[in-house]
Amino acid sequence: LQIFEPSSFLPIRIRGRASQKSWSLLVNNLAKCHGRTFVQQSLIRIREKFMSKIARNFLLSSIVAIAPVGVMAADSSDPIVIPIHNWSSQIVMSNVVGQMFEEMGNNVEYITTDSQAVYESVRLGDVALELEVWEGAFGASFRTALEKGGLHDVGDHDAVTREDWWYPMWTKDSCPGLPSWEALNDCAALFATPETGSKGRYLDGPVDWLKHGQERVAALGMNFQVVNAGSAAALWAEIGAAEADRKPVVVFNWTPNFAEAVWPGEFVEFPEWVDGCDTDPSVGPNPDALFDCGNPAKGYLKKAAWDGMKDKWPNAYCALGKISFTNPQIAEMAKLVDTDELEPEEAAVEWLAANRSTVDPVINACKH
Ligand code: TMO
Repeated sequence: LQIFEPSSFLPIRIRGRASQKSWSLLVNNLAKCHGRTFVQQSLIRIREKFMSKIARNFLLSSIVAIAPVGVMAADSSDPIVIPIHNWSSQIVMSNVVGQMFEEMGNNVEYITTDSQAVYESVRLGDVALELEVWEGAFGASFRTALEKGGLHDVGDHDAVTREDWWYPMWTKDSCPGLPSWEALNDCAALFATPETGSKGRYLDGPVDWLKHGQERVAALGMNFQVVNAGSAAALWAEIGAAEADRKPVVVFNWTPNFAEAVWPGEFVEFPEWVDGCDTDPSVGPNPDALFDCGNPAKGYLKKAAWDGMKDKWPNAYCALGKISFTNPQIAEMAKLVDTDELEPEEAAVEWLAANRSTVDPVINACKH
């Protein structure tokens, strides 16, 4: 009976102690009742039937197993539309990821959009994704779109972010109580300009970043006037112009950014961010006002995707899920444009060349 030892023909999948045990029980019982020759002949028949069944099942199961892989392997040849905004790291990162998608065989298109309205565009599938969801600037728009449905959170970058009122370090020489917001407010006259009269001038970001500077000034009773910069470049020009005379200035800034490597500085410390500070007046030190807190000091940087991306471009979606950039990597993306003055597309080529060990594992894990 040795030749019918089941382990000699059973496929690996159904080998094992249990099947061997029941097989020898069967063989012993048959041999007891019918004698060896009969048992041998029966076993040969059983084996033949069994084998053809296994063969059939194996064929069927491999067809079933292969089919979905074949379907999943191909991304649509439609372009993956990536939205571009008005600060450098986001533009370069969009090009970096777009070039990664192209390396994976995809078509990519870039479109310049408003950085708040983009969440509605992602939700509706007009654009496929958003690579930089900053908690401070876009948390509220992102949450609103999430509640409506159609887009989802694809995870956080490694980076920890902060966006808030900021000053170059020389400002502290004339206002030593900094970084406290109350000390800043006591020094308001230092920041006065002909344009702002007796009030201090605070240069906020472009309006679409919705920093609510004016609301914060009102909620905390500050002696400042908020002016919106027309572009990120206007913020850097303000700091640059103040540098020669070490003139005190306070402007909107963020991290990660190229600026931290160029101008040492600090964020103003406002009342600490509490969830709901932007939606519930009772949250924060002023019980009657929204926006009476600073932005989150350890904010997230998320990726978001249109719900349909997963099925339309499964490989690109896989890569999007795995992408996670660090503070230095993102600061470098901005620097290549803002300091080195490369075009965003060129900056992305350079960045990718210097960061293959970060991107290759993502591409290799997701490319089929
Ligand atoms: C949205 N931003 C990073 C410019 O603060």
